[in-house]
Amino acid sequence: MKVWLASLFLCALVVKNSEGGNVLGASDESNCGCQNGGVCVSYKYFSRIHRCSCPKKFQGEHCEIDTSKTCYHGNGHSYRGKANTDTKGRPCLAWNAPAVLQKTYNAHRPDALSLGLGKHNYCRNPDNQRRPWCYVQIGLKQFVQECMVHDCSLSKKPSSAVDQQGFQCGQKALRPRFKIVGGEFTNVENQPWFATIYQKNSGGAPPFFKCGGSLISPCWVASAAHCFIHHPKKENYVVYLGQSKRNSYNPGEMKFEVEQLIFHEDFSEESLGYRNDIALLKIRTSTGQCAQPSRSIQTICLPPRFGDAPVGSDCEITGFGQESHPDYLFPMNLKMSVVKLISHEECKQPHYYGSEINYKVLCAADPEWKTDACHGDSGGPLICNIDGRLTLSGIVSWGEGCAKKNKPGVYTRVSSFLRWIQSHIGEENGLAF
Ligand code: 4AZ
Repeated sequence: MKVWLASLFLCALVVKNSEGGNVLGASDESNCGCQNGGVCVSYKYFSRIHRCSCPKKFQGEHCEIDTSKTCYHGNGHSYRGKANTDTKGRPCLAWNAPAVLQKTYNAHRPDALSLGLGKHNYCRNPDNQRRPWCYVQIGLKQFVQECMVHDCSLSKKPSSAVDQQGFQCGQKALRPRFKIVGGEFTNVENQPWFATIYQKNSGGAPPFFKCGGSLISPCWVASAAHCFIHHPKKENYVVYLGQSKRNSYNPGEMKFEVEQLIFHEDFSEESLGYRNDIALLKIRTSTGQCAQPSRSIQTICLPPRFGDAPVGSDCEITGFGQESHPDYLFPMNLKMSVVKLISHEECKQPHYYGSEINYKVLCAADPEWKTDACHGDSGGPLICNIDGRLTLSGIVSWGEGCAKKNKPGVYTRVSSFLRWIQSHIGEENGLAF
């Protein structure tokens, strides 16, 4: 059937090419049930064949799919976006998959269109459950699973909101010349949440650069557990905010001791990488202060629950890590780069990382494998735009080599650790959601 229709369209297009006339025209006779401003069109020589021509942002046979929707309202009954994995990152089955056609909710129901079901695998909530869901194949059976898509109300705090200490999470106080640069040196004003973490030397030599981190509330920095696990004493570390240049004095910088160093209880080293690679550092100056906001010091917003930027989004990475691999030197100046989020499905392919990837990490890479996080960037931020807010979506964790084909950077997925973060910091501590 598909082949037949396709060849008919091809015929029509061929006719158009040879005669130069209009093939598609708005049809008066039939309303194809186009939604969202879609126009019903028919082919000049096959006027009984109709289809919807959709406005930008809308897709589907009836333009019913809203590609711009990254979150749901209420219980998500009217959600028509494109989230298509469960909360563990497992792919949804299509509503017209053979196994799903046996279930109550499927693409062949007479009311399928009004419920948002069709020839796709996007999450929907046709029966008014708590939130959008889909069927997921687990072993031999198909189960209803809640989806990885967030409630819009959890990310709707106005981005200008200022907390009690004067922080505005995710806000850069930049003049235009400090715009994003790909794989270039940058200024901490472009990443004012970036924390530089040094390890102290026992012999009285100056502390050496260890890892990056991100300021998530005035007194707390998030980083990677693997940075600290071999020297787990908090007295070993010193943290700076506002540093564009490491190991030197930066006007406006603040220096902190570590008052508490907390690792994830289930941190582990696996054959290739790490699991639960997250740590929290409570910081205070020698006079007992937490961070103070300025042009070069700011908090970064945390993601909403189940809130990741869509696959393919551009996200920023920042750090003092190696510029090529293998290399012996770390750059003196802060660098940043842009990478794209990759789906779990892609990252779990055998020629990527196979079963080392679970739903508690994010993978990101440059489509041309030219830029990446590298040794020394660990603990630093992966910043994505979620519903217009800059958000700490990931923490640099591991990867095989750097900028190597089919070997993306692997990041701790912060949206999977919100409860853990809250349990240690507490909401009253000014967490920047
Ligand atoms: C590291 O050793 C490291 N290409 C961090 C990130 C990546 C590789 C190594 C990702 O800290």
